[in-house]
Amino acid sequence: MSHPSFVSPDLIRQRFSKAMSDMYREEVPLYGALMALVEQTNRHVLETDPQVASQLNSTGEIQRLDLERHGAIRVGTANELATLARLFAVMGMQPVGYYDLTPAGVPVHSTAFRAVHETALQVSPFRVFTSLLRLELIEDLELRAFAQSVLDQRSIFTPAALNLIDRAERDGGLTESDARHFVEQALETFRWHHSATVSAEQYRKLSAQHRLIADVVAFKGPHINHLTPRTLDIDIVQAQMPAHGITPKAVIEGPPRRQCPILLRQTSFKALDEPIAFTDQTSTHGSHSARFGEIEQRGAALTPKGRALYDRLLNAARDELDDFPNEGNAARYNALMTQHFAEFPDTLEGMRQQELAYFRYFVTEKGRATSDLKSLALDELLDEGFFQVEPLVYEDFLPVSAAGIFQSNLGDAAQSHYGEHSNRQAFEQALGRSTIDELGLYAETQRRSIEQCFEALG
Ligand code: OOG
Ligand code: NI
Repeated sequence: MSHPSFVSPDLIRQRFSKAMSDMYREEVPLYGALMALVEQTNRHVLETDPQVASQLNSTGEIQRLDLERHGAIRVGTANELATLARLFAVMGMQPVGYYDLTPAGVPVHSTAFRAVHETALQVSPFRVFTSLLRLELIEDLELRAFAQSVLDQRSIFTPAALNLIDRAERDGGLTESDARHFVEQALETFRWHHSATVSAEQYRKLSAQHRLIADVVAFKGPHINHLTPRTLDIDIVQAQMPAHGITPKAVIEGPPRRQCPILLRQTSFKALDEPIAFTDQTSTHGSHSARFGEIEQRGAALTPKGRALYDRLLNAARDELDDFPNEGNAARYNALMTQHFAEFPDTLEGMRQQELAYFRYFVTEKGRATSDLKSLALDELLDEGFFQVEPLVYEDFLPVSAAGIFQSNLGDAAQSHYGEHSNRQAFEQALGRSTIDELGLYAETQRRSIEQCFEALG
């Protein structure tokens, strides 16, 4: 039973997300510029598109819009991942989904830590895409052993953070002063370090194997590598980035532009080169690039049937392009995506009738004013305007998109091919628990909203 004087995990997460954003804005000025552009765009959309505004109002999302952001980190060992899971649990975040990035040549597998219940998401939808390096994919055995030994020597959590995690687990929560201390201490794990833990030559070797390996192994901790605000119109932001001194990647990842947005669309700008001191240097003579900027636009969560259709159309467009999307073929890629996705119904009613997306149900004014509705079926209640639906927001990530984001930052030199199979079991063993199936969460939220509507009818 949670103690009355404990701070709710949702509030701790909300505060942590704010603290992370403040730290990142201070460290990476371009993030501040991007935030300003996104705020301006969101305001413009809300003023000019009454339908979007009314949708966000009825779902309550309008209140979380400015709080909305996701970050990403990469860790090196099972122990680091398992402890992170415990740290995030203090903030009410659970590992949702399993993403294997190895088919795209990135030697990691990942999950997203986030809140799982709609009321908790409403307080703070903060998510962290968390990747575990797959050291077993380093072919050079000597280098692999070196990487392992460097990782084994570091501790990415402060002693105070570890104590507070223990305390939260033991007592079932944190008091106000402990919660404040926890946010401060947990933040340290995600901080950037200006000095590496390896020599310039060791860094070069790790980097030659894969730039991502150097990024994980050569530093004291898993610095947050981006923080992504949610925009209501990603095409506007993409088009305006150059005028604000930001160069976006060639194409927007995810589905094409639609009347009814689905899943997740993302774009990013390249990682910045930042000065670093290696262990054999007294000042910052080296450099490393890891931290970048990204924006996202979220749409409807899809059912398994909708997701299968999305995957089929995406693959068809990519197969026809026959190359990774890049500057040279971006226009053709966009045209192919639009062409293939014409097959995906683009009205809420179409998506609902074909069971392609998940929805939240509401009782309308008319429904509240009418008695004896209990005998009507769900479809009749909707058809007669007693109920109304809004799509559930997709709260997760997409593996093909994530690979595109990784790659645009690592540069083409980072393309590799790994024959290794996806290994969810090994990931969950490292994590110390299983990952949650995201589709089950959306189905539950939809079911609860229908139940609440029928309860409201009395
Ligand atoms: C994570 C890249 C994936 C997303 O939004 O899909 C990602 C990383 O670079 O560590 O952030
Ligand atoms: Ni991201």
